[in-house]
Amino acid sequence: MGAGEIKALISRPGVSRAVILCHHNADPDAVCSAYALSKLLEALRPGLSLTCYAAQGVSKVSKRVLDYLGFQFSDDIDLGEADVMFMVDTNNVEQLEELKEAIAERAREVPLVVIDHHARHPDTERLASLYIVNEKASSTCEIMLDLYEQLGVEVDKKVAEALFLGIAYDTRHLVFADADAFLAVAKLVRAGARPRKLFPLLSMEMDFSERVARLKACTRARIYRFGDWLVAFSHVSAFQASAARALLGLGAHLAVVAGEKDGRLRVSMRATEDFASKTGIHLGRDLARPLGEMMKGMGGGHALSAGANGEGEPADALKACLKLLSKLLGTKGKELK
Ligand SMILES: [Mn+2]
Repeated sequence: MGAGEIKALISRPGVSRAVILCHHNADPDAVCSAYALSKLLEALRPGLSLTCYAAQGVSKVSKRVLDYLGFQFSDDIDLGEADVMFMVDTNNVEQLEELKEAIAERAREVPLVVIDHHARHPDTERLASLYIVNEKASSTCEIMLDLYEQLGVEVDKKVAEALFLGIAYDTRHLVFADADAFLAVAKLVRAGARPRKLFPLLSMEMDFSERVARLKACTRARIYRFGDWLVAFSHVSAFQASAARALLGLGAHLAVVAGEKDGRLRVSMRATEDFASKTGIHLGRDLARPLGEMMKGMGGGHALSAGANGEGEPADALKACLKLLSKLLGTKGKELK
């Protein structure tokens, strides 16, 4: 599944600089995939110069993980210098924010390799010379482990720890891990990853501003009933994803939270397992993607967790989402007041 092609790509004469890019506010799966990939590339092509970069920096918990690994992401990047580009755990270039135009342009000159576990995105497919996607994988880190195995590169303790952290994070401490994820975790533990030491790195106290955003989103929520489903819509200018999770915690089956900051409109959505399995609605495919198009941006994600970025007013995005949802559920939602 592409491992040989990666090796061939970086072994070409004249290839001396590679960049590894992660989505904005990169989470531990993204940064740990980038870390493991950089070690893999180093093993395959010693002397290759490598730069890891996350659009608008990495998340707070990722910072702690990187400190633990003793690994640094770069503060700036020049794609013009890259001979080959990698994009990990990132569904589409819109998630690369400030780099989205530069990468589309550079991808015409040099190969772009995308390694991801989100739903396939047609625009990304067009741009990538190599598109390694496994939508069934728990995390991009699980795919990384596969690549190590296919290429016969040894997973050292540090890499095992990184991959463990990525899988643990994306499966919410293994609660959502399937058999493949547990098999991967077993191998990583055998390679030296110690769960007792690693799990605490992923639990973080909430920021004051995140608490405020969640509470505000709750007071502003408008609740709709679609038959037996309760859907909460809200808006807040930061921490939309966290706010959507908070609304699920309060009892919503689906939560959609929009927010605008510096001219960028963001929508995050979360659903319960029950909602997804009984309605058959896949948030990334059925809601976030069409919504992203309406917002003149992009959207995508998983069945239970998705997001869209673009332009416009939060209220309009929520209205559009309500309309899409009514269509998908075949019934008009009734607002509860
Ligand atoms: Mn991920």
